[in-house]
Amino acid sequence: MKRRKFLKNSSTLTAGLISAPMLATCNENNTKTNGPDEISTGIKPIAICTWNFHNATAKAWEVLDQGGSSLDAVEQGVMIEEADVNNQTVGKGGRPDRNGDVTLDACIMDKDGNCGAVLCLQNIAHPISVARKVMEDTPHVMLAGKGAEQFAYEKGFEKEDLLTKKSMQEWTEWKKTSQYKPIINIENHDTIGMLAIDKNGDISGACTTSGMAYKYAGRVGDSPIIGAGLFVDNEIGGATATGVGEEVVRTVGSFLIVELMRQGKSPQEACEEGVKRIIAKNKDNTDFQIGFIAMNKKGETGSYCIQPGFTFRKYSEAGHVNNPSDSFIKT
Ligand code: SD4
Repeated sequence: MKRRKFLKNSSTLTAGLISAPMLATCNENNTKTNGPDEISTGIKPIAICTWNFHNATAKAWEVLDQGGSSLDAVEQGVMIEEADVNNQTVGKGGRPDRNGDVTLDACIMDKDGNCGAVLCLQNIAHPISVARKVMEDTPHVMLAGKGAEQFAYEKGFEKEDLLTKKSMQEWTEWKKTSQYKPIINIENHDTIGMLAIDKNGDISGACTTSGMAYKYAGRVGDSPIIGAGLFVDNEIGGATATGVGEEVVRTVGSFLIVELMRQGKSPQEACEEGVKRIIAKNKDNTDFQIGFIAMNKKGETGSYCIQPGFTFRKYSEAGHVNNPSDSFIKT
């Protein structure tokens, strides 16, 4: 990071927190160092994610603990799930669309409001990293389909077959009875959305998924849509979603939750209100699942979900949020 940029970013912190050691830790090559002289913001770094992806938050925590940025933490954290072929809803091994093609959606957002996304990306195992490249190396926010894939190759990503034998066999079975109709929220869950705050108090977020299983070809859910599946405003906090993307898009769910926090709600209250807004639009349909997690600038977190039949629970109680408060918060 250029020194000027570092100083500019520092100015967003409370004045009293910009200490001499903070600047001293940035040497001429702008390499940050760890150690007791490091910046003291009073912020405890933390990473949280949807569902029970402990390996993902463990990885994110490793990055944060070494003094890394929240952006690196969320990218590297969700990559763990993208690489896990046993997770059939994210990355390689994800369930295909109804034509048998694995198409991936992902987005990422940093502390400065920069963001990048890929939609319906095929043959690339780490869509989150392509999304980051879109954010950092292009003037655009979203790249879709063939264009996104071409961009990924230009950036050095390898072509990979993402359809595993297991996912192919299941899809073949599904085709026998499905009449090619995707069934919302039955085959699919476990998108990973992750939020992290680093030692500088900066928040970033990432969200990545193979989307709804056996979806119509070309279908895109909320996960790569900034404001729907993920939103971060580093002045306030961040939120991310999992569940039936169509419902989250309709209410611009993650943006809504951040705005509710801006109005003074805690992350927990904001998540609950976000879920209630969706319910209010679904008087006759209770057969789906939606969950939000959120984090504010103090590092406070919240989570809430509805299950089919509209049973409500704090998301973490449902086992659907990996808030590693015991093992991964720096004390
Ligand atoms: C989507 N929101 O594509 C994703 C799916 C998901 O848990 O989150 N499943 O709609």
